[in-house]
Amino acid sequence: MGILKGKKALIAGVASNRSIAYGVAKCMHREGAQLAFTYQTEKLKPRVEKYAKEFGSNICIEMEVSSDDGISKAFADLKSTWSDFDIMVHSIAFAPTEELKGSFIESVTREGFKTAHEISSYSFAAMAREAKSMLNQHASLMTMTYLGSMRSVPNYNVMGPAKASLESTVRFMAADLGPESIRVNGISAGPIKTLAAAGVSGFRSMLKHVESKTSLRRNVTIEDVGNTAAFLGSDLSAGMTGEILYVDAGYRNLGMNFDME
Ligand code: 0WD
Repeated sequence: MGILKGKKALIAGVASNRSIAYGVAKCMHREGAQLAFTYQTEKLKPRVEKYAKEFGSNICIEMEVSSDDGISKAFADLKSTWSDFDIMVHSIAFAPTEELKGSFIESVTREGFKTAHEISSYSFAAMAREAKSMLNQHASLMTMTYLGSMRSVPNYNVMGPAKASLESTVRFMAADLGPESIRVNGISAGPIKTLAAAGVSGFRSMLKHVESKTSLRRNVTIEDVGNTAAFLGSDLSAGMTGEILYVDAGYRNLGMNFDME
């Protein structure tokens, strides 16, 4: 173990100890990375500081990604502690709850569509722009996505197009930053019970469905995702960029997931 020894990782999107970003932090810490965290609002600060301490870090920075100022201020703050770093984890998404149920065309609004794309997709590129001057050679950037980008999933609605945009953003960023030996990838995780997931109507049924049908017959955990994130952050994945890696217990590959008579 210790594939991230000597690397510094910035992790954005820890909201609770069920957050995917918390699982990422846990695995990256185990692998020897030094960590820094961002939190969305002052209200989350004490909680994120507590988690940071668990992982031997005292770097916690406020970052609200709905404005460019919020993002640039966060990186200016980070610069006062770290002059450089190696890994950036974007584990942030948002869409209005009212738009995560029922008919897509009936629930989607101009404002909700814009917000979902801004917070869940644009923010990754905006963060990378601010991070760029601080990134070491062979740095690795990553984000979290979901199958709803490729397939229509009940109630996922406006988050589907937002994740499709995010996955495309990964490919454009990878092409941009590749010549500087900076890699950009995404992890497409199966459903996991987190605060964000609770906003998707019928989420519990989704978990049950996946558990009974997917190849491995289980849901994935934040540690499953965290271990893949550690691999992506490490030099073990040095030849990979612009990819979306599925950590979904095999669900994406199923064509017929009903029981045959
Ligand atoms: O089933 C799931 N949980 C899956 C999640 C399956 C596949 C992918 N994902 C993705 C999500 O779409 C998201 O991109 O993983 C990422 C992390 O989501 P999570 O771990 O499921 O959710 P959560 O623990 O809620 O963390 C997401 C956090 C926010 O939490 P809340 O619940 O407070 O919205 O994203 C952050 C916030 O901390 N966030 C923001 N940070 C800065 N500025 C903003 C913002 N405007 N909005 C949300």
